Amino acid sequence: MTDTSTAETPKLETDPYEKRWMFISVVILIVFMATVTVAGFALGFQVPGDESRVDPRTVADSPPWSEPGIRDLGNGEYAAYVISRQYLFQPREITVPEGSTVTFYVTSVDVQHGFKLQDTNVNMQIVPGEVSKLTVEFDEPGEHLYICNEFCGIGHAAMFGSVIVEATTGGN
Ligand SMILES: [Cu+2]
Repeated sequence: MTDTSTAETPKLETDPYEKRWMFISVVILIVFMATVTVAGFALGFQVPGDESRVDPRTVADSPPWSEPGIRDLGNGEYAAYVISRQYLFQPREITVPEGSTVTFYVTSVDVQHGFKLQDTNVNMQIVPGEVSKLTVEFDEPGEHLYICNEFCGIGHAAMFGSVIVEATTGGN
């Protein structure tokens, strides 16, 4: 029989240097989790959702895409249906009053495009067959360009449009 009274239990030795790095790794994870939580809940960051599927061959002829543009949903809410194709956005211009909340539904009829709306957090990838959706509030009057930021061919640089936010007179 083994004499257990003198047998030494092996002790797990961790090098202090390694311990320090284990601690730092945990701190980094906590910082990342906090950043994502604050961005998502306090700063209103949204991930472009795969809203629905469409057939890129027929989407331009079927409602609501057959008439791309803005829809007034009442109470300052709007829906904007945008078609991306080589090399333009339809429509090229969208006008809303200040204080509007606009949900963009963007799809492509040919290749992959991008939809970046300046001075907002809207920046979506536009994939043929899918509808990308994001909502933005326009509190100040002004103009926001939307540009294709995904190289889509020779005319890529000409692919842009603008959202014009008009000042409201306040009923005077
Ligand atoms: Cu493009």
